[in-house]
Amino acid sequence: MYRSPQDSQCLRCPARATTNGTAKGSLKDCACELGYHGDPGAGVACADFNECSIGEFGCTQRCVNTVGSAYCTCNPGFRLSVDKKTCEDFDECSYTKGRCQQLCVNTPGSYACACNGTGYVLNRNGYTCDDINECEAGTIVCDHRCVNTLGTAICLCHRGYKLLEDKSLCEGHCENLMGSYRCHCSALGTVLAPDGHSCQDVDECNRTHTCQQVCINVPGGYECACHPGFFLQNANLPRGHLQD
Ligand SMILES: [Ca+2]
Ligand SMILES: [Ca+2]
Ligand SMILES: [Ca+2]
Repeated sequence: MYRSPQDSQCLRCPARATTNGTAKGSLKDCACELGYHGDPGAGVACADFNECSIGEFGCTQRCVNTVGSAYCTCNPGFRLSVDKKTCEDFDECSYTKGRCQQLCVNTPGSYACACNGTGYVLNRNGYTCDDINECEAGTIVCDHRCVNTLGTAICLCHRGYKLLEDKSLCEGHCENLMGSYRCHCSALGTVLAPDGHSCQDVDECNRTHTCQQVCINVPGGYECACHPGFFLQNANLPRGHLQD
């Protein structure tokens, strides 16, 4: 309110204007309220001030003007900090893994799903993981049979064949030739059996061996031993002496 110049009557300031304190004397003492600008004393009405137009509101991302004020908002993937001005990344992964089926990787303003290991590929939907068929892709090559499993694939051998330590070759490993095939025995001390595709132990004692006295055939090799009254000095060169 302000006092009329002609008398002691109090008059109301124009819309969105007010006086600072009491006992003021003229219309010039009416100033615009916070959030409005104008000059009531010069006949310019108080109108909304667009705080966003000069960046006065201090928003780091988005500013929304309102009548009498303004407020800050954030881009998708961010949320307003407690200071109501700055925006901080929203960690989608901390909330139900961002709907990712396997792995969730938080990024500024967004997030991405990923898959475990090398046995899965991210589906086009961006959320779920599809198993890779390594048998069809040829990333796992098996001697006999390849069986796809979730996250990987395994090799199996035909009946009677044994999977070797490399998890892909089968003992009795065979290769295709023009109109025929040839088999190999990969394990040390084994040799192709007369059937042409299975492997059998080599009896070194019936062939070449370096034992001086007694040769004992074992799977994959042989061992030397001595006649009674002798002891073994060296595995490859047994030498003994007669006991008294
Ligand atoms: Ca405003
Ligand atoms: Ca994020
Ligand atoms: Ca697989």
